[in-house]
Amino acid sequence: TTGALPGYKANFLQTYINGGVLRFGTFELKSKRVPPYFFNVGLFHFHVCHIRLSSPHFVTENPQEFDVVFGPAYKGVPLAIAAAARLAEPEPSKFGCLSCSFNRKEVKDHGEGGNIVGCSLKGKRVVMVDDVITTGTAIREAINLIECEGSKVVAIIATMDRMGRITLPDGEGFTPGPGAVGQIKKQYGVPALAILTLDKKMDGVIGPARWRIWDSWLNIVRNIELTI
Ligand code: OMP
Repeated sequence: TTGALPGYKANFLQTYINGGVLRFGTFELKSKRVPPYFFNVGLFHFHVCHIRLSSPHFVTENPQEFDVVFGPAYKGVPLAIAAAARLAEPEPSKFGCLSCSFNRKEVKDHGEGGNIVGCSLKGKRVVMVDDVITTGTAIREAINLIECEGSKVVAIIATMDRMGRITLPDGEGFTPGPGAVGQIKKQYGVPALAILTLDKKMDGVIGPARWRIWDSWLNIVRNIELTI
């Protein structure tokens, strides 16, 4: 069963599970947190996964005028390309001229040079697609990068919102601050959305027993994060 999730999100989550994208164990995150699970979207290497991942529902349900789909290196790259292709195919009149682009992590010092591959971003309205948002650092870096190219981010879409909380000093210690995705929305004034959100709705797919273990781990890890 896929619980109360709408159809395409349930399919998407099933793809996550079938692809072995969700792993339990010990993993160090970009933010140095060490939670007991990790989503490796790089494991979506089958064509069928990209087709599901790039489900156009999400974009068309959240309409924005945009020119380019941008995927930050590395895991956003196949997502951006697949999303642009999936949008253009059924609706060539609307999305046929949609471009995509991505960045290199290291600037190329020969040939065309620079660190943007694909459509030039100058003056473009950009939808950013990425794999996972935890604290929002990676997505902020990508937004800064494309803003420096002279483009405007009009929406941010991640496959998974890990619901990472920003911890704030409160004089005596730390208290949980707002969620990263909410902060990003506020900071940039654009919709920031995730196809899947790490909350109870995933119960029923993951299984109540495993979910309980996971949920209690999450609480422990969040408490530890607040005390370091
Ligand atoms: P933040 O910069 O903290 O939002 O972390 C997001 C980045 O961490 C993503 O772009 C991923 O590359 C990576 N990540 C995962 O891929 N899967 C996870 O489950 C968690 C992370 C992470 O490091 O937080």
